[in-house]
Amino acid sequence: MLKLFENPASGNCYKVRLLLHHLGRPLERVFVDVTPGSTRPADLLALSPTGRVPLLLLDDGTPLTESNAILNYLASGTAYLPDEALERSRVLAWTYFEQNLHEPHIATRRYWVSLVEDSSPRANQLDFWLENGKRALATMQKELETNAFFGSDHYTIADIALFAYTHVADEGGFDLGDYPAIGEWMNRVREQPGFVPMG
Ligand SMILES: N[C@@H](CCC(=O)N[C@@H](CS)C(=O)NCC(=O)O)C(=O)O
Repeated sequence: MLKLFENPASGNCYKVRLLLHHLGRPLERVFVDVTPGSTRPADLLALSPTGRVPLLLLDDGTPLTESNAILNYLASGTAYLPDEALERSRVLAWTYFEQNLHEPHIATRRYWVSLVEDSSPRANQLDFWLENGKRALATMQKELETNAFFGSDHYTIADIALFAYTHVADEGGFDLGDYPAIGEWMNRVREQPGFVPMG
């Protein structure tokens, strides 16, 4: 069985669980504490170059890291990743956007404000993450004003990657009410067969 080293509050880990749920594939979950000062399990450190989660072990024990690379692997040959090269490239572009311009600001601000609840030493960083996170949400809003999904005419791993931290952005101090097209898209994501909430 697939084995996922993960934390239930992590959007990066949720992406993998959500896709596996869509695909109807069972998995064993291994809890990893990611709060500052916590230690990582030895087997995680031995298998992952960064020691970060998610880490997915395939049935034969092969380790996979990086949430969006894991999505790419698991979705290959399914409706969640287009076969056609141009469409696939457009879908992957949004997953790169997520890791470059979205997650570093929206997820990081949520982590410090809501999960660690210790933002005092990072006041200037909080402003930086807020400004750049809003820019990422505005980019998504613009795209969704003319498209139902990201990079494709149907739901793919681009939507899974972007949903993970967007739907909890309010926990990082972002007002999702400012982005109505994102709200409608999040409803479409929640309506997908096999959808499972974070946690
Ligand atoms: N780019 C990586 C980011 C992974 C990541 O930041 N994981 C966090 C949890 S969301 C983590 O393991 N933090 C603990 C640490 O850095 O030691 C991915 O998408 O998988």
